[in-house]
Amino acid sequence: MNRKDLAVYLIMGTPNCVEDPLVVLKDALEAGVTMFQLREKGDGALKGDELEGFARQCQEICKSYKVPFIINDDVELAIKLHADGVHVGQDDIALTEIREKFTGRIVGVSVHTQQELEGAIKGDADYVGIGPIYETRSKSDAKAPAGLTFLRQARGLLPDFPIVAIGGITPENAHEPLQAGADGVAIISAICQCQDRHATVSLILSKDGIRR
Ligand code: 3NM
Repeated sequence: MNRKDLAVYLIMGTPNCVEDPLVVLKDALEAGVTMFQLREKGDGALKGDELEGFARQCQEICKSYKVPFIINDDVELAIKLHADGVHVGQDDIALTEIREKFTGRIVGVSVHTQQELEGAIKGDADYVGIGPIYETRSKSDAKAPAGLTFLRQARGLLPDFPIVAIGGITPENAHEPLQAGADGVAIISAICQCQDRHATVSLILSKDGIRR
């Protein structure tokens, strides 16, 4: 993968949207989102065939914008759909096992400590997500906001490794994780629930430090 793909990384599931999620996705891609992760979690989340059908629709849309389509946690679905990649947390199945199944495709891992970061590197992850930088309402089991300290530390240790910042990021604060060394920002609510997606995504893309 290219570090530039992480610039504005939209994460979305149907429970995150007040409008038609496929419209949200299309709008965001049209506005310049560089990577997409389907994260179907929370109240009313789709399951089984419905989830697969929705995932396929998202995948088609991402393909038409040549933007990587990543699936959160559901390794089997990602394999079935030949998704561009998978994103996993620390509780999901072993990274080495996933890596073997995703040869030549993207494997992203959420990390919160140096030990987890080292595990992700050893396990040959393609990028890491570091968060929550700020308070988030989009993840029920999110850890306490970590601020920028660990992100800075990770960038200091790994000058060239793809890192995306996550958690409570908005156009107003996106410059902070970018200055702290993130290649890009991963966002749910500030894109899914804003009034003007074009303005929101453009504003983030205009920040210093974003990878182009
Ligand atoms: N992972 P919003 S925070 C999916 O810290 C996710 O690993 C996090 O949503 C982590 O942009 C988070 O609405 C939610 O704050 C991000």
